[in-house]
Amino acid sequence: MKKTAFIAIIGRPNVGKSTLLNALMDTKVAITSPKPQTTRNRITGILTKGECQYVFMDTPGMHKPKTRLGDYMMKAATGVGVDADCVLYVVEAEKSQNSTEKAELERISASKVPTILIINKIDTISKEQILKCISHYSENYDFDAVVPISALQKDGLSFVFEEIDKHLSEGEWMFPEDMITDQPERQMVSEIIREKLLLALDDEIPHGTAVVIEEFKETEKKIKIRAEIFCERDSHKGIIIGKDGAVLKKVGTEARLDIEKLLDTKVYLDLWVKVKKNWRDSMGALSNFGFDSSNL
Ligand SMILES: Nc1nc2c(ncn2[C@@H]2O[C@H](COP(=O)(O)OP(=O)(O)OP(=O)(O)O)[C@@H](O)[C@H]2O)c(=O)[nH]1
Ligand SMILES: [Mg+2]
Repeated sequence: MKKTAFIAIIGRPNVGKSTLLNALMDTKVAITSPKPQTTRNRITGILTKGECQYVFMDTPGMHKPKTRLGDYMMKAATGVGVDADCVLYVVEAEKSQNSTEKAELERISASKVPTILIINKIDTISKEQILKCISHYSENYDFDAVVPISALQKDGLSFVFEEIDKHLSEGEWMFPEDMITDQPERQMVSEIIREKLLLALDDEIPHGTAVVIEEFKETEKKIKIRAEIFCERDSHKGIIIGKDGAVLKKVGTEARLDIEKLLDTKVYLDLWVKVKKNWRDSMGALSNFGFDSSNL
């Protein structure tokens, strides 16, 4: 008998939602970075194990938007939970609650969707801190379960599955057995490049970058990919390129290696940096850069 569940992963920026998705999937479908607001779109991860198909939905972190891109990200994040069979609400014990999180938890509580509180990054905190965090959240909200984990160290994941399994229901699978994500290859490639930019650059600069795949040409021996990196200022362009092109070269090499693994073939990656002032507040640019029009 086939079973399935649709599981939304929700929480504030940087708490480890995408790391958790990758850990549950045991393969990388979403990029991660130490910088908040890494995920910009909903990302589906599909895991078919035996008779069960789990459909995970990773979302952008809940925050107060300051740009149109931020509005878009919040639209992509909210509303996912209410359609789900269960919600994994991810928190970091060390972070205190803010008004955005309170509002989100109220919304989830009102929706009556079964919610599992995931306390992540327990590799960085003491047992006392974990207990304090559990009692703080449980006092204020009615969770179906609380599971402390380390997504990075893949610790506690079997307990997460145990809880999710309570919400599986009999029914046809929504996706083919061998499908792991709904993201097109081009999108995964542009995300890998953005991840390397997030890792290579400091502060605000990578938040103002968008990566657009201009060419994706398959030949017998390799795939040629030309990607354009858009940033918001001329000065940022110089920093992204780096002295003698060093930063762009590093980003390109790291991205190419990951893309070759993803596509399982040799890749020629050609990166160009362009300036598009204030693109994060331009509807036209967001649309041209491939952001889903239904959330704009
Ligand atoms: N020590 C530790 N670090 C973790 C753990 N899980 C995630 N991280 C780190 O936390 C940072 C943020 O992880 P992400 O998975 O990108 O966080 P996110 O919640 O998806 O962030 P947004 O997409 O920005 O909302 C990364 O540097 C991860 O390596 C964990 O269990 N322990
Ligand atoms: Mg993320």
